[in-house]
Amino acid sequence: MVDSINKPGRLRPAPENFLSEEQIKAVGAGRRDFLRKSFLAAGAALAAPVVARASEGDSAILNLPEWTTTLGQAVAVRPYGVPSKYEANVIRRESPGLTRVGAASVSFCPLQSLFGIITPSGLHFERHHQGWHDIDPARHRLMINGSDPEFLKKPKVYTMDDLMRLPSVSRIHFIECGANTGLEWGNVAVPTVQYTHGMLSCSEFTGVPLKLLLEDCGVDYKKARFVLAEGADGSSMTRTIPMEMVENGEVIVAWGQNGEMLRPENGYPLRLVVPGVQGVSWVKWLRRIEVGDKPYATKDEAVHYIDLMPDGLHRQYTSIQECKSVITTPSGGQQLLDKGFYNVSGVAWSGRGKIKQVDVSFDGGLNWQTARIEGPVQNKALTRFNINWVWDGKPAILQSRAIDETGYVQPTYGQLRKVRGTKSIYHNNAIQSWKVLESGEVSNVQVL
Ligand SMILES: Nc1nc2c(c(=O)[nH]1)N[C@H]1C(S)=C(S)[C@@H](COP(=O)(O)O)O[C@H]1N2
Ligand SMILES: [Mo]
Repeated sequence: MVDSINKPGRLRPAPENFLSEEQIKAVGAGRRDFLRKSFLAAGAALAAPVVARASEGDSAILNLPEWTTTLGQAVAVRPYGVPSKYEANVIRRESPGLTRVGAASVSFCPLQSLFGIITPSGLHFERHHQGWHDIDPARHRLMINGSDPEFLKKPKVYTMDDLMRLPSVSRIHFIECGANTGLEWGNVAVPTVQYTHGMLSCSEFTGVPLKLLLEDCGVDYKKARFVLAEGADGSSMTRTIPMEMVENGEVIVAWGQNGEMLRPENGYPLRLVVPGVQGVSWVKWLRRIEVGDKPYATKDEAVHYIDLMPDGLHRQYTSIQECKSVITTPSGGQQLLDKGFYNVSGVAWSGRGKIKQVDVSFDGGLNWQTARIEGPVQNKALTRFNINWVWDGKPAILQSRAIDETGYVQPTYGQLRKVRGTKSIYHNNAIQSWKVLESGEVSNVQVL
């Protein structure tokens, strides 16, 4: 029997520990039965090896199912495709540890259920400071101006049609909220990788380099050294971006996400893509770019997204997401059904460039082995790693440690806290540990 809620036969999410009552209901009444059945199948698998089961006669192979004996659905019954009903458990979720303030909230990406490096657009995490809108592209404008006329000679207003005629690029990049893994600073163990690391997604973005637009408007790079990006929502969420990031061509004014227009939740029809930089700078519903000669020190730079250091001072403008990784399978809330072979899999990323190496430990960091990196490795994008593991049925602690092309090594909690103290909310890139019990249960633990 295939447990399609997660991975075939090997892992299943623990049934109730990360679903709210509401979500369980939404998944449908059949789900509990299904899980019960898969428990029975799991029990059978434990009692007898697979070969023995087959010789007893598996009805799933002996009898023709209805999908072989009846007519299928016609094309375009669903003009826009959606996942199988058996994948109804693979959804974005709001964390039980966070409260929603009006429309300002977060939904987390189900990393435990994803493969490869691309996040399906419908599962991309969401972070809104003031809710989202489905903006009419015909009425959307992008204005580019200078805080002083000398910084930019020809201020302009672009329509979406104007922008989409320009030479575009398509690039794969990760986006991570600066607050991702934030709860772990206080050693609050949220149960699953969805909640520890799920403010992370990776897409192919299409758009025009901001550099091209600024040059179209006659920017003076000698004078204009900073860019302020503003969204069209009511959050007055604005961020300063240093001009070097724009000049190297990496910052994109994007309309495309994974081959189609951006989703409304992710900034339709226009968002800024600032590779390697924390999510807050990726301004959604982008409507204005101003160039200036100094950082703007807006509320989201002076009050939020700053790090309280052990000496009592705040660290500001720590925008680049340092090298980090996490094992997504197996991870908290899942369960190993049997000892034996597992493909341990996860993702690594660095705001400073490409991932060079990922090491995995099965004994809480005493011994490390180098994982297989699934290439081609992209600049400032998620990178998938895999490693073979034969579980002997004894307790284990699984960790991954990424190294980027600058030679930076992802730190342990001990190393990170030595520099950063314990009062931070943002920018936690420490090594994540998953503990496996003899029962096969996997949970979130911290190892210093
Ligand atoms: N205009 C606008 N842009 C925004 C935000 C917002 O609330 N309004 N949230 C920011 C934050 S804090 C993050 S982490 C990312 C999240 O992008 P996503 O919702 O596409 O995942 O968008 C950023 N851009
Ligand atoms: Mo964020």
